[in-house]
Amino acid sequence: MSDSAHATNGSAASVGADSADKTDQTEGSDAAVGAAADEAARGDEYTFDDLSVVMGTYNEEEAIATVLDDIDEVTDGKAEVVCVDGSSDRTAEIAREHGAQVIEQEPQGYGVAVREAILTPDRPVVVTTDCDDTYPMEALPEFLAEVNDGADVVSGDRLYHGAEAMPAFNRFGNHAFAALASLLMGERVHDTTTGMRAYRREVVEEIGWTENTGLSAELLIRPLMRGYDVRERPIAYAERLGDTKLDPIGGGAAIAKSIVTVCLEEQLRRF
Ligand SMILES: Nc1nc2c(ncn2[C@@H]2O[C@H](COP(=O)(O)OP(=O)(O)OP(=O)(O)O)[C@@H](O)[C@H]2O)c(=O)[nH]1
Ligand SMILES: [Mg+2]
Repeated sequence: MSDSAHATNGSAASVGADSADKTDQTEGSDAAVGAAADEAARGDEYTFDDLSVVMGTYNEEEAIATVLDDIDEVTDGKAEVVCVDGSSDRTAEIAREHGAQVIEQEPQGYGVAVREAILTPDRPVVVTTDCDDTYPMEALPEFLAEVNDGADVVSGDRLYHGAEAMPAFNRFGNHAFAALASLLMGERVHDTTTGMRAYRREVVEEIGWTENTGLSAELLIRPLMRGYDVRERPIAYAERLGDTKLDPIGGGAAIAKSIVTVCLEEQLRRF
């Protein structure tokens, strides 16, 4: 099938959906999953053989086996896994035992690791996740179906279902980040800092990424403001295994700064 990016101007509308629309979209997604399976059977749509699941890993030995087993089970062992690892524990060893490609890198923050991770694969669809068992790998079929339906970016919205497993301070902060980004972009988004998204490879290759702690927000904002087909889809969010690597205060300030910087840069780019 064609590898070309599907940049469309009207596409951002799907991000600005209200709750009622989102419910419809979720129901529609089930149909999309079924349709994608039919298309895949005909050989003209992406399958799990076209999928790379990538992540930064930093001392995640408590979670990594579960995360990689889940990916394996959901994709029938077909998705490629890339871990950019800065660990001093057994994370890298466990990742290799599970067949993942491990790229060793000094720990320099979330965005430095994830930028390397998204640019490494040459498969056409790249999905990011955290290596902490918070994100539902069961959503991979739906994310792939959305790409097959024309999405350039599919963004997992943790806040739609309430994200009860998220610390209250983080939840408040994530709502605030989404409100800030929505205001600055002029498009309603609901979860700017989610770690689980699917991207057509062209999207990650065609845009220059500049942020570190704020990379997750940047990965949503720049494609959206450039007219790519960006869709938010509700996902479940579970309690973390192992210790957080995020400093809520310092990290939160860095994310807010990234949102403002990236939104202004993209607004200026339009002129
Ligand atoms: N290689 C590498 N990975 C990192 C680094 N910092 C964070 N990570 C990984 O990036 C992912 C996100 O970090 P988390 O600690 O989960 O941050 P978070 O999701 O904002 O915080 P939680 O809500 O506690 O999960 C995890 O898989 C980390 O192991 C780093 O400096 N280097
Ligand atoms: Mg996490």
